[in-house]
Amino acid sequence: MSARLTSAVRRRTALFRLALIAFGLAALPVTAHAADPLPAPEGPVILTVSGSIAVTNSPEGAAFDRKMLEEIGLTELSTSTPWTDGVQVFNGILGRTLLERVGAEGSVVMASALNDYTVEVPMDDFRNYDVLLALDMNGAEMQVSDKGPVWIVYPRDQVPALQDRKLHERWVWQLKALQVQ
Ligand SMILES: Nc1nc2c(c(=O)[nH]1)N[C@H]1C(S)=C(S)[C@@H](COP(=O)(O)O)O[C@H]1N2
Ligand SMILES: [Mo]
Repeated sequence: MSARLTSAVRRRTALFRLALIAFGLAALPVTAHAADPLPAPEGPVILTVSGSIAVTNSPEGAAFDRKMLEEIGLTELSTSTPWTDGVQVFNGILGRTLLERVGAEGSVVMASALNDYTVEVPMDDFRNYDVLLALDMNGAEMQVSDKGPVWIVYPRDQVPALQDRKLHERWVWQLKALQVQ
């Protein structure tokens, strides 16, 4: 083999290796923490995630007490809602963050409430928008008598496309479970 040909082959091999590495990196999960084990809840379980998830801590799936949700990280969202007067200040966990924490893989999340209301929420809602699983409203824990313990709140004031009656059914209050499909 001529020297020129050999170096061309070497270059190609090097490129191929680089491509393999790049492919390998791209195949890694985006969520570095998804594999971290989840401790068992100590307080009352307020939210359970089940279905197509990688991380569980109970036979039912991933069960969270309030403290566990707080520790994953609270986010503030101020928005009006169709069910309240004026702008409310919500605090809670981003749906996206919770789903990443349990290694959720799917296209649909079935959201169920304490009153057994269930609705499909597209996974893309959580990917594309800062949809909050709200725990507090105006600095106070939401009670079951007032849309607690968890309310799915869309950033409606921030994103005009979300000011749509057709989305109202996804604003599940008294949320108790998310099932990833
Ligand atoms: N927990 C719970 N959340 C719910 C519902 C429900 O029955 N239970 N209904 C949904 C639907 S279908 C809509 S349209 C709105 C209902 O809002 P309304 O009570 O103002 O009609 O809330 C949504 N969130
Ligand atoms: Mo509805």
